[in-house]
Amino acid sequence: MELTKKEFIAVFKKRLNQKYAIDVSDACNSELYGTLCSLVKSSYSAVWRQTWKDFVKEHDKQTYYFSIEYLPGKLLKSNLLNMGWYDLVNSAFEDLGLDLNAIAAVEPDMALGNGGLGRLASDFMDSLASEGYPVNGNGIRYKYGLFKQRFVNGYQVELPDEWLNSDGGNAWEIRRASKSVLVRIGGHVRLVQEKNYLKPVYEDATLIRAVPYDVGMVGYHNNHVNTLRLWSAEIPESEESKYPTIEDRRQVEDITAVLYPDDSNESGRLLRLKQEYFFVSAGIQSIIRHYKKYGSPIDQISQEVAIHINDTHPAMCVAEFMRILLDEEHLSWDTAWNQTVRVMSYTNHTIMSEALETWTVPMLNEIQPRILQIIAEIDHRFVAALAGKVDGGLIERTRIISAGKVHMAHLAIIGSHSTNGVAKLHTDLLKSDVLHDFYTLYPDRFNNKTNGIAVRRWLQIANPRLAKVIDQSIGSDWRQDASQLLKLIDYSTDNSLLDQLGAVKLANKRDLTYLIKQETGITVSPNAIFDVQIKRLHAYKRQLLNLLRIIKLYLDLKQNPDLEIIPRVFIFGAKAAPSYHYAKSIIKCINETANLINHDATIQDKLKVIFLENYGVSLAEKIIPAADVSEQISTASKEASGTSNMKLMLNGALTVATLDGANVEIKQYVGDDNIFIFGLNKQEVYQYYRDHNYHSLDYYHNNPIIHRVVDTLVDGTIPNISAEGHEIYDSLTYLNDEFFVLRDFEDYLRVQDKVDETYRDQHKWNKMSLINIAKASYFSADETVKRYAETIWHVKQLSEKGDMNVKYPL
Ligand code: GPQ
Repeated sequence: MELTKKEFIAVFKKRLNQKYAIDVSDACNSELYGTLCSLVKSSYSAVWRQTWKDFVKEHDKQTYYFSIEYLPGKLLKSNLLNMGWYDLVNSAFEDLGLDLNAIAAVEPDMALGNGGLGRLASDFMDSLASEGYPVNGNGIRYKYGLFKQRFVNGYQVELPDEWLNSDGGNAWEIRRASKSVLVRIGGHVRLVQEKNYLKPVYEDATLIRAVPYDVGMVGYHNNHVNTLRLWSAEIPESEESKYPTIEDRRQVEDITAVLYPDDSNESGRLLRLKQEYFFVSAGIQSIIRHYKKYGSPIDQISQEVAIHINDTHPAMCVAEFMRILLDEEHLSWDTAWNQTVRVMSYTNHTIMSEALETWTVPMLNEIQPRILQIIAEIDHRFVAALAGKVDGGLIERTRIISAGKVHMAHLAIIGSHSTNGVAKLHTDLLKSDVLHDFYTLYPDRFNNKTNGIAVRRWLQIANPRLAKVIDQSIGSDWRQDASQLLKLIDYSTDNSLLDQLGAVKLANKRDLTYLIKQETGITVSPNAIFDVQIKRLHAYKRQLLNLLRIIKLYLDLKQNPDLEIIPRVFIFGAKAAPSYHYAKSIIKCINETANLINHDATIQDKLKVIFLENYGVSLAEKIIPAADVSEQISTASKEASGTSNMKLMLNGALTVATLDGANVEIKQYVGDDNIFIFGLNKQEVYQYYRDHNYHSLDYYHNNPIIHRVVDTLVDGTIPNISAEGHEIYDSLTYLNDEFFVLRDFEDYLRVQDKVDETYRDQHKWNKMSLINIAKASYFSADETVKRYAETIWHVKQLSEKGDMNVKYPL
């Protein structure tokens, strides 16, 4: 039975009454939000239960995706869309005089991640459910998500993100106390010989209660709901007396209190290691408990269970899985190891050496001595198996424990059957360079899975205007199957469609100008080029290159106020890790430059610089549909993939890019004429490394433009940056410009001139934009997860996409 609008309104009013004892006319947005969520949740819960029962009944193989970060953002609209309720509710609310957008805004962003890695995990969760794959997420329910960013005098200030205490709370989670498990941390262990196994005897260990909170991951129009299970640390009832003071209790609760705000950086703290072991152990215990209840014999577990290690943070999965198979199931080492390697797979997300996690032996011993023993044994056997067969240097470089350090990536690779990179270039680099030694040992384990994005969220939800125009030309099949967007190519000479694309962009830019005005007080013109760089603040991502070009434009305009340029609004969104001093200095310099330019009357509307505070998923949904230009300007080889590049092209922005990460594949799909490529390529960067012949000072001294622009960092042109300006000046000059900013500067100017020239021809621009939208479909996460499911996990699709519309009981 399809739900009618009238029925929905009746049920909604009734639920509002039951829940809050109030009528629509008196209810506030958070009451309306709470009511709608409660309806949505209770309506998919029967499907959720059924999905779970089907898994069990069929003995279907399931995958558990372990990630220390998830970044879902808001879920209300996405759930409405996937259930097929979106239009109905929107129109019902209009009838009631309510604004769905305002009500949806009550929901706090679920920001349990830092950036690309966490957002990828959430896009995957959406796609996996939508493709009907039995894949569940496993992570941490941080009490405080990623910090809220404020700017005070241009400096980044971090405030705690108390998302659970907000008006919206977490409407989606279900606490499942009955599914709690105990995680053992610290203490000592000795092994006692029993008849057929070695029994570990623990002393002085701390027992922590891991309580799961489950969030439904609703599939798109397919009656399939997966689970995202997030663990929270509590004191077990039996241990209450050991924690008499609030201070004592906090030690336990702190384990899941905060998300480490580092992105692509090893944090190196004991608490982080505890978090890692906590969610790994809780997850693995609950998987094995479930398997034993419903599955086949334990020594065949790899036929029904796959576990994915998202970056190295959950690499202890290998050792924890071994621990249970050995210590609790009493399997032999060889049988246990064989199963473990078949179950595990691993994704690497970076080549930056500072992000490759290592822990010292004493640290691991302090967190979990039995896990250290098992890792040491894996290491020992790895070395023994290779001794005499391969070069000793190779063994030393690839073993897990060396020089007192435990290399988590080595554990993940040795303990799994698959290691993948996240874009072609990245995987090639892993094979040829970063993980080359492992590639020689295990060539068959390496494979590429280029990242993808959820087209539902990033187009259907974020950009309804564009979605509608697409529907009107090629029909709406693309909403089920993103590859249908390729049909747009047939319309590349359809002037009316191209004009409509232009009109949609303008309307979206207008919306963003309101937001900018509201947030910053600054008026920008929607007729300017909206030039967007949104991503974490990192030296290798080179927001600095963008800034130097802005300064160059400013100087040009000061020198020649009548200079004809196409007005541009530069839009930044970026958080810096609180401990990343250099990144914070760049934020300060961008903010001060913005202040200078935005308030200089002689510049008028030709140039505006907007740094929006607190970049996150919800803000991205507002910026991306309004972008004309997408800045993807990392030093070649450093950005593993990037995903904002994909989201921006899907929304019709044209890309200015280096040949880095997935930009290389974007260029292949759209063709050289539909992207603006500049700068060093990977080979050239590596050539400089080999020959040690990059001298940034030469560029500074020999190029007067560079000289003039770089000097503004220290000569007072930009006010209030004396410390930060010097820091950045030094990094570019005496410290030899690690990321080749000066080397790429001229070429960046050249390609940006080409952008201006192209923009003058709106017809041509819109045509390029159309091609980018169409080709972005190659990056649909629906396709990416299919490749993971088919070639790494070997799990079956349980329900076909689009086979039926949901008939949710209310
Ligand atoms: N990435 Cl190692 C993160 O967001 N955080 C991390 O800790 C690491 C990687 C990113 C990476 O920088 C991007 O290039 C990728 O597109 C993204 O992961 C998803 O793979």
